[in-house]
Amino acid sequence: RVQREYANVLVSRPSPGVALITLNRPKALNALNAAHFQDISDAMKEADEDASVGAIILTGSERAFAAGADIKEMKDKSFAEAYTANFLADWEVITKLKKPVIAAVSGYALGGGLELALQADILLAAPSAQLGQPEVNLGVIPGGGGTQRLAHLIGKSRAMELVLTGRIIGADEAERWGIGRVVREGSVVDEAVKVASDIASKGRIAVNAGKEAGLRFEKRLFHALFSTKDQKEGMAAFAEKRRAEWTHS
Ligand code: CO8
Repeated sequence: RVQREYANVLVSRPSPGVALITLNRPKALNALNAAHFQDISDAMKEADEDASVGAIILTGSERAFAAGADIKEMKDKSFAEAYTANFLADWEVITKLKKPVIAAVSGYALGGGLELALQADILLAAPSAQLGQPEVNLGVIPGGGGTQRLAHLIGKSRAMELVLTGRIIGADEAERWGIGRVVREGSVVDEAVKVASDIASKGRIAVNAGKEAGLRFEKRLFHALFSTKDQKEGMAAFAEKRRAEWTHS
């Protein structure tokens, strides 16, 4: 399989079953302009469709995961242009993927950058991480799901504090509030590769179902998994004290 090349992201396979997508627009602190976002979206979909991939990592640079949507690109848009073209309508790309996504965040994750990270299933942060929704300082509000996802994760009061003041919080405060886990020893990307490898070693059907389960469907999906060979193998292996041989069927 030939790996596509992208102008604004780097794609690699640091470990079997793991796709690593690195945002690579360093001069703009990985600000998300249309071309950058298209590359992220295409690279994520490519990894999602690749049968050899079991988990996807999204990361940025040491200095910035992503400093938000590209302010210079959008500053002159009119309401009519934004509304008619449905600006940011493709934004929820990660939430439509089947494979689990881990965001490995170092440095700034601001505005749309934080919203991108919040769409991941698992968020790991380096101690250098700086998270916030500073849109209010630009005369706008979060547009990529930030108000809702933050409220869900950390509660309404803390979410409103971030959204209404634009205050940027550090990794420790973010962890205390329930936004992911801080990786204090070693590199956050190395830790993400370990977690992703672990996930990639499991039966894919159960991993996908675990990711998809909203509470409403959880029990029914649980029941449905009893029709898979992986369930029979996984439970038999436990009873026989051996490692499961997943066939992903
Ligand atoms: N857009 C465009 N360019 C940016 C952005 C950005 N969001 N952030 C940084 N840059 C550029 C700077 O303009 C600068 O470029 P240049 O060298 O050409 O002047 C370069 O990156 C380096 O940045 P700084 O010199 O400012 O670096 P500092 O270390 O002094 O400051 C900060 C770093 C604090 C991160 C600062 O750059 C900053 O405040 N950036 C803007 C943060 C922000 O407001 N983000 C929210 C944007 S709005 C948004 O995300 C709406 C989301 C909508 C939904 C999601 C859609 C994708």
